[in-house]
Amino acid sequence: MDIKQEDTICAISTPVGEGGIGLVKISGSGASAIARKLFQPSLATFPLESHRLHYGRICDPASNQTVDEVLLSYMAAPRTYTREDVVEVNCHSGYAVLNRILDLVLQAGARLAEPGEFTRRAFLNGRLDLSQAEAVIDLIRSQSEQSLLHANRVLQGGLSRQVQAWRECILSLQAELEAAIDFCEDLEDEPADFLSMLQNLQEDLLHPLKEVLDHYEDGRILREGFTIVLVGRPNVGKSSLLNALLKKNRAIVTPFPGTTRDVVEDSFILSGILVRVLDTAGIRRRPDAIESMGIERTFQSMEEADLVLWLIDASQPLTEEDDAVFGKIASERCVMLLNKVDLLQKVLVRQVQERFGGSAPILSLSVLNPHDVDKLRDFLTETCLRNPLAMGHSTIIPNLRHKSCLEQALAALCRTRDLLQKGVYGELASIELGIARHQLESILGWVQDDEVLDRIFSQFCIGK
Ligand SMILES: Nc1nc2c(ncn2[C@@H]2O[C@H](COP(=O)(O)OP(=O)(O)O)[C@@H](O)[C@H]2O)c(=O)[nH]1
Ligand SMILES: [Mg+2]
Repeated sequence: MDIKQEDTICAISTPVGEGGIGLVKISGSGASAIARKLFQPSLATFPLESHRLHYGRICDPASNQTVDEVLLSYMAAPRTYTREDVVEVNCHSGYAVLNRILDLVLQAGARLAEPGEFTRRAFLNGRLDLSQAEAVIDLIRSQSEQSLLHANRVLQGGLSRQVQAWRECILSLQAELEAAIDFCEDLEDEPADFLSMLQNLQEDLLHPLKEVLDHYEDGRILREGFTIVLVGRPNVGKSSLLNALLKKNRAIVTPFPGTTRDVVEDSFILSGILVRVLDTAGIRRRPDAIESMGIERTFQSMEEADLVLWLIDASQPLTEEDDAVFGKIASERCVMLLNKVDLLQKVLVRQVQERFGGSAPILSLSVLNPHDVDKLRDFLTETCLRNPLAMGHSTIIPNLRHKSCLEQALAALCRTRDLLQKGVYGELASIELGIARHQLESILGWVQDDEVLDRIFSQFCIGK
């Protein structure tokens, strides 16, 4: 993207729609001159005092007509979000008001900000590093307490400090290695002893990086939530379970098989983590045309899910339809629920085990019994929602970009280890260390790549 850093930019920073307060934000060297053209303070005088709210009116300079009564703040660089001069107009949030003010600001010399351009400037002007800038998006998108907590940790520099510490380790290894190489040249033909370096490499870099990468999946769940899909033959109680988990009547429940034909989706919060639940059409042998489309969707949902909850009706003998469900299940992500145990049982856990075997856990319950549903919730919390924050993993990888940089750094460090173990390839090992360091620097945005920046900031909304 070809965007000029020296332009003064503006945008409506609040969501469109009617509301109490709307915000028009202006950043750049022209901000205070624009305020002077449009703002008539009631008490303050120009130049406006910095980092204060000033009460007054925004007027059209051409007609001197009042557009809105506002609170305007002027914040002089560098103590601002973008590290540039910033003016914020707090006006009423109405479509016409906000657009009229934005229009006047544009006429007064600003241009419309690109998505994420305010944060991009904060990054380019050194207020945030790249992982912190990305955490701003994560913070805005957070839907659960735990994802918010995680985004805030990254925003406050938790991850950056860790990455910088790893980088420091690499730097000191590089220095040690250079010294060792010089020393070896003096000794000639003597293989170098890289033992202590190898030990540091293992303890300070290889081990912690591997561990953090191993927990990537937990971090994804923390941010994006955990997806559960409910499957089973018709009438086993899937929709009843959806309603019980959500504690509301979301899906229609009837005693007639084939009631749910489409995927019904909703979410709830479990131990601070967002859980999406998909209730699906029952899998059966001779579905009508609409049902078979529904069943096709059931199969698709099973592929997306983090966990499949497979319901079996304990009050009815097992059927070929249960076999059909079994045929579609990848057992490592499945928990079997033997439902309706409040009725006379025709199927026992042992029989389910004999017929379907495998390693999937089997729980007996009645989804109509709130106590049983609570037990299921506890089970899910303990076994599936391994909350990495609660487990004390302080470094969680925020996104795929970080993950791929860390993987490449780790690969280069593994090659370094192999070279050092051979004892004769000091120079090559030093190059590999350089590659690893470069990857860590990319995480922080020290290596500037416009394409990467465009990709990151295009995910933002305009006005942030
Ligand atoms: N007795 C009893 N009935 C249940 C239980 N779970 C569901 N049902 C009933 O089974 C029927 C089918 O339930 P539903 O949730 O629509 O099943 P689905 O087709 O799998 O979505 C309804 O009449 C429910 O009230 C249970 O644990 N015990
Ligand atoms: Mg249903």
